[in-house]
Amino acid sequence: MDIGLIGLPRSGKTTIFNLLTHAGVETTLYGGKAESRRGLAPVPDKRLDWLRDLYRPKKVTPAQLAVVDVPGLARGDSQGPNRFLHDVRQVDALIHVVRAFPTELGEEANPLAELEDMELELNLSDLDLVEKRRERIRSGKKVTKELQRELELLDQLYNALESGQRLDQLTLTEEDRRLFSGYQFLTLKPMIWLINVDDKSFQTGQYPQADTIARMAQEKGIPLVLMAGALEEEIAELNPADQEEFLRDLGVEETGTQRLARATYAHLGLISFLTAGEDEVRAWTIRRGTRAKEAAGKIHSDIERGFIRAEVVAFEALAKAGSMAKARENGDVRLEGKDYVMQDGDVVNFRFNV
Ligand SMILES: Nc1nc2c(ncn2[C@@H]2O[C@H](COP(=O)(O)OP(=O)(O)OP(=O)(O)O)[C@@H](O)[C@H]2O)c(=O)[nH]1
Ligand SMILES: [Mg+2]
Repeated sequence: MDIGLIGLPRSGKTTIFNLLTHAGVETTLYGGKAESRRGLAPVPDKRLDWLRDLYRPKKVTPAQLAVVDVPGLARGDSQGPNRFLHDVRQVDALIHVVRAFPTELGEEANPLAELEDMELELNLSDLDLVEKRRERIRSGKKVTKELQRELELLDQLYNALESGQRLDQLTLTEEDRRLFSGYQFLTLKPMIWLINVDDKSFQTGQYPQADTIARMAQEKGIPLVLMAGALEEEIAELNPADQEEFLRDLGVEETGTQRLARATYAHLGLISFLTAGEDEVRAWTIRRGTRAKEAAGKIHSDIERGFIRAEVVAFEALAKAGSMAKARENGDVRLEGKDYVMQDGDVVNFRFNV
């Protein structure tokens, strides 16, 4: 699954891409760069640190999310074929990076306008797709029953879009969604708004038009995350102990990176399960609702095929017990079958047979 970082020029996309992926790509002052870049972002997870202390493994591997730094949107982009929309269609979810700090050239922040511009572009692009498909069906020789049904749905989508709604706000059946999955509608992709602010705003939580933006986000069902890109670049260079102290001094509990990871997981319906041993402590990303046998397949197809049982303990119970032996003694370690629905933070040992 690829998550696209999108936004107007100079909103801080590359800064945040670097923060998430540790890629060290050069940021620009004047915009530019026409190429999308893809990188892997390790997902911060304190449970891994705890397991590291317990097992002292050779290796610790965090879960990873793939992120794409998409070149800035220019106004009017939805009007013609262009790179931005093409690249945005390819990703599975979107993080809109919104500038809420004045630029180095002294341009004031207008995050509300940026949000409205982007929503409009995405909306117009979807309207365009709906329109083209409707025309194609209507001008076809024969309108089958199935196409008739599609036309009705397209009308429904058209009306929603025209009234400014996102398509992900419509209640569509699984069947309808399947019908539309080939279209790559942009407002059907899960969206997160990332407000990129200055140091002070990060501390206070206040930024221009914050109330209006919060209301809009709520109406549209979009999670809102505050982040201070430039500041966090500095924080990221400190060692973990200093990072915590720095955050404490600021009076915030988590970095924006951590908040973003949590919001992304929640909004995309993702959870992590953990595996732990002397060789490796590792987090794995799965969709909420994934069953044990399928989760085993994340690690290796052999483990899925030869699945016997999953030995599971909730991380919280393990942490409370202090060791696997104690957790076992407490009866916290369960044996689960292939249909067990995995929970976030399950520490798992799969038993299998090849
Ligand atoms: N003050 C402040 N400056 C920032 C912040 N985030 C990024 N910048 C600066 O804003 C400028 C643009 O940042 P980039 O990360 O290159 O922005 P971008 O969205 O990738 O820009 P384009 O790719 O050109 O569209 C750089 O000079 C950054 O250092 C922030 O949170 N606060
Ligand atoms: Mg950039």
